[in-house]
Amino acid sequence: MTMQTAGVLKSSPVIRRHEKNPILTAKDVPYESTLVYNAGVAKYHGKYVMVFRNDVWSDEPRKFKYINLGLALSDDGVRWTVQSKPIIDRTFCNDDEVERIYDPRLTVVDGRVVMCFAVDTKHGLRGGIARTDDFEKFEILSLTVPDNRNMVVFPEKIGGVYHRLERPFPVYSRGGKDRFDMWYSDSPDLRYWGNSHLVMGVERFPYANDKIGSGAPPVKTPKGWLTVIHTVDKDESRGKNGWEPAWKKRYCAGIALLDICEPWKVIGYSREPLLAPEASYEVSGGLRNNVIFPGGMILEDSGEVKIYYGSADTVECLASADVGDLIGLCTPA
Ligand code: BMA
Repeated sequence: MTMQTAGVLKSSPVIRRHEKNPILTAKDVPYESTLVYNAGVAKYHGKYVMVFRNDVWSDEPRKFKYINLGLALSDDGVRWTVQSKPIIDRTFCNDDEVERIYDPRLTVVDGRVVMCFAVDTKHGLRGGIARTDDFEKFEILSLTVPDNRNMVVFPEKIGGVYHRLERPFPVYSRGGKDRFDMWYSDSPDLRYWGNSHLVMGVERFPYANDKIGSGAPPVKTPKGWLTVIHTVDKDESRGKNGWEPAWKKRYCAGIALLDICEPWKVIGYSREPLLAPEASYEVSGGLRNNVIFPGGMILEDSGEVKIYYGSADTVECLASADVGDLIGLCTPA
């Protein structure tokens, strides 16, 4: 059976890429660095803080060496200063099972930073949650069973509990191929999670035929929780498009609005991409071209929403839109 492909995709007219894109690259990092992308971003103690993924590869022949996470600070959310050393590496969980830690997402909850992260272990891929006040000392609060990742925590308790979106990988029960959806769980203490619900299935999105996953932690608006997600379409006819022999996927960003009190209920979502790969730094010259992977979203007092995204698994970028325009894209579920 041939899979229906998504064809040509364009970004929504409501979103503007920042003229300084890419806003962070390996050149900005004062230690070994090849690829800087998939960052989590938050506003904390009057600064913008970013924890970014730093992949280190050898030069020709290009070969993956290791990953760590770096910290960058900014006064305006556009120009960033990377701190002198990486803050997290594979020893973070103090567990020999762990091979790498990546794709951080940051939420300020109860005045403290909560970081979700993906953990590749020798026995599956886990979703982690840690808490910090200073990006030096972290308390690891929970790690899921495999396979789960793309976890994001909401910035406040609702009905006395914490909330997260997450993306398990149910291969066995979804036909043995990628058909992965967005889920929800809640917790009394950020450690023990339950009350799980399906939020959105991949089949809802006309521009995804493979999987969807949460992007950045949701922001609160009078109309509901606004949340950016990533959507993936696959086309077997695609060949080499990056450093690997073949790259058949395309990652876009979509936008959705969730119920304030019961966030597993979808109020609306975009039937077309919010961001599709189009800019030069999104479609060429990267490890995996045609990848837009949002991980940070900030609602400014002015109504501007900043969306931070990894581009081509190679650099970090910024795009912004008006909050009312983003809500307007979320047509009823
Ligand atoms: C996903 C994750 C991301 C990555 C994306 C595109 O499965 O591994 O870290 O950006 O693929 O390669």
